[in-house]
Amino acid sequence: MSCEALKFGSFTLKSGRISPYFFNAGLLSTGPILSILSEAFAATIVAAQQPSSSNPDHSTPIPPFDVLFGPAYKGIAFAATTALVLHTHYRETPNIISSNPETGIGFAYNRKEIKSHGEGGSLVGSSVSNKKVIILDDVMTAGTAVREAIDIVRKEGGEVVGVIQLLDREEVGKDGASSTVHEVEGIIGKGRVKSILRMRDLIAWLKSKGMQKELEDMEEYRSKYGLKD
Ligand code: OMP
Repeated sequence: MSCEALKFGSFTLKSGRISPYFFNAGLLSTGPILSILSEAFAATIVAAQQPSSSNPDHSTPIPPFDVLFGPAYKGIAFAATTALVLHTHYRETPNIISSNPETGIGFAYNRKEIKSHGEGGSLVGSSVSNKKVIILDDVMTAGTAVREAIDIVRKEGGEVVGVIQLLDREEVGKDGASSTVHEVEGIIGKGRVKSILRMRDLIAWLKSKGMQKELEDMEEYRSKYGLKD
């Protein structure tokens, strides 16, 4: 809230849902905040790679991978800074993190518009072709944005082995029957979608601050679109 990335009011979301809060990751734009974010992304990836004995639901851990993909625009900084942190802090555990300890983790992102001159193509950075890829993104609501990112990577010949969201709003997916996480895991595999923050963390924080009005609005919204499974 100190940088106004989290706002309360009335917001129409991409999915058409009217939400009492909005999280704008574009405002997480200073060195100190990027440092915290990239540490959090890196730690979440490493935790998700641990063997399934620590996973009560027996989901498969995220395997060693090659490239971090950050969907344009907000994901770009996440992928770049997290690749850096994985190198500076975690390169001593290369068999867990990286498929290729020689090169380490690459990062890539898409252009919003295809470029026909120069190097051409729609992706910038490390090639994802025949590579294992983790997508790092800002917010997940009904899952449209993350599905698009998965499609982009797959079209370029990459295999998406994980998705890490900064904020999972913990909502139902487009069909309204199950959670967005459940739906996306149906595409890339059980246990392969992780988040740094979830809506429940925001609610716990509002409680700790005694922000009663915001809390009531959030609970009302959650009863409408909150996950049911
Ligand atoms: P879905 O595509 O429905 O999952 O919505 C996620 C996308 O909506 C994000 O990638 C953002 O572009 C945007 N969004 C936010 O940035 N913050 C929010 O709190 C909510 C949304 C949203 O529109 O749902």
